[in-house]
Amino acid sequence: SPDSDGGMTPELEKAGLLNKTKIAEGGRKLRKNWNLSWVVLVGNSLMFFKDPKTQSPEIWKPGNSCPESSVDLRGAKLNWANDLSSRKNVFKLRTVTGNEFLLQSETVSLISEWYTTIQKVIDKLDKD
Ligand code: I3S
Repeated sequence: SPDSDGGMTPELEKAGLLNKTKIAEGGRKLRKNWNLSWVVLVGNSLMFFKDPKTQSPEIWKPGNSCPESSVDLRGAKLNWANDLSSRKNVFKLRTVTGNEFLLQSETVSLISEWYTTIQKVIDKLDKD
């Protein structure tokens, strides 16, 4: 739907802190390295930022921060993945380019909301 700048700004769907690790790059397996990440779902993209607590606040002014990485959700696959970690409440996001991420929260309701919201975006993109 059109917004104040004529519809060019993608909609902010969700933002919050999740534990994240990348487990594959272009189909090649990577060594896990779990980190707390500020995750932002905007339009077709899931963006990962450094945990705001580990960096200076001015970097966090809106429009003045660059994501560490960004994932295009078009064609992506989402699956619960408790078999891929000793952690609970884990899901795996796989991009069309073969990048794979695990996302996790100690709070089941929180991770479930993320799962549902991301899946909705993927489903919407499938219909385009
Ligand atoms: O699936 P894995 O390989 O058992 O994952 C664990 C390891 O990657 C471990 O790192 P090192 O093997 O470099 O020590 C991590 O510290 C763990 O967090 C990984 O397992 P979890 O179950 O936390 O995803």
